[in-house]
Amino acid sequence: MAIAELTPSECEDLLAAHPDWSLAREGKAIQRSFRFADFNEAFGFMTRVALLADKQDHHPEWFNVYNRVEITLTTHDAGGLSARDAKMAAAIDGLV
Ligand code: HBI
Repeated sequence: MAIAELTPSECEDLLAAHPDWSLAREGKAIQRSFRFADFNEAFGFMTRVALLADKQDHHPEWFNVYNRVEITLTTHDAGGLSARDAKMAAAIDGLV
């Protein structure tokens, strides 16, 4: 299903509201890096994100090695950033 891509000014609002996230992929995505005490903590966090993602039907692209997790959010159905990414970034921020 097609969904509206954020305008440049809405992207600015998103970054202002979520300062730990930065633009990636020429403005088509946002990303944030996390570092935890160990793999157990990192994977526990990923499990919580996975449950949120499934509930919101909005899934992260991510990379994990040991205690590091890198999350990229974009909306494939929009071909870039959408309100779904803002909502997911807020939910993820709420977990840490
Ligand atoms: N996750 N990040 C992301 N972007 C999407 O467009 C998306 C998704 N999860 C499920 C989903 N879209 C569904 O609407 C279907 O396209 C499978």
